[in-house]
Amino acid sequence: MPTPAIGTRVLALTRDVSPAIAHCELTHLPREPIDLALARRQHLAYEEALTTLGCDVRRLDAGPDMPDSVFIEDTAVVLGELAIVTRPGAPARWAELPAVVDALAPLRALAFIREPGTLDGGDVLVMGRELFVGRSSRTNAAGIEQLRAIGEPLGYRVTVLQTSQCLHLKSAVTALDATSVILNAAWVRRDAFAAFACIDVDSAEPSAANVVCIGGRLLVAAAYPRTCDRLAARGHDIVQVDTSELAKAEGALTCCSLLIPR
Ligand code: CIR
Repeated sequence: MPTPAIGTRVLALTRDVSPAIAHCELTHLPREPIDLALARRQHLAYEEALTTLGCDVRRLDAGPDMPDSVFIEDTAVVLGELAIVTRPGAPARWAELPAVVDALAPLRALAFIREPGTLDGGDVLVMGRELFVGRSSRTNAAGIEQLRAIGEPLGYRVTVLQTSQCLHLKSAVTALDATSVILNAAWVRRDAFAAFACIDVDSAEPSAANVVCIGGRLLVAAAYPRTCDRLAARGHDIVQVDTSELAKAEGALTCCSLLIPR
């Protein structure tokens, strides 16, 4: 989703942690017990942090038929002109879509990724008029071509990046502001971001490249203190959140909201 500018009012759509989160999809992580009550407290703290950053938070509910509901980012790509409802690469996540369609319909015109395309929102990084899209285990060539067919007529340029060592493109790179990114260069090609200032994650924290940027401030996972220090030393204003239980479900910070500038 776009990097909301300072002063823009942002609606953050979030979604309940499913009672079935223990049955979440996992790709790169071994399954570990997840403390549902703690996951819900951490999710609430995440929402409170979004409020601190100036968002209006609206939470959708979720049922036991959608273990990964909390990772609402994967269900849509929100642009200024429209929202693209995705077709997630894991079929177990398709039950998440109808309520997201209902929530987005009053806010944006809708476009849809259709069969045989698959695309996860976590694979799409929007930087101004640039759409960086990860070709991943979740996002296929047909999904990327459909994204291109929707985005290019609106003036977006689509750059495709192969990802293999992490779940989504945004596990490897996210925006710090309109002109800079944080990335793990072992997981994504740095040269694709030559037009942007790049800050590397600390090498001891490979998963630290997923941050949420809102109104000139950053939400950063408390699990990555070295990267937090590095960002603070560069003058970034940071709010830390502990999402350790959600991380066991292979979710990071951007995954837990759809940011909709109004
Ligand atoms: C999944 O594998 O689909 C979930 N367990 C995690 C999704 C995380 N979403 C994201 O990085 N955008």
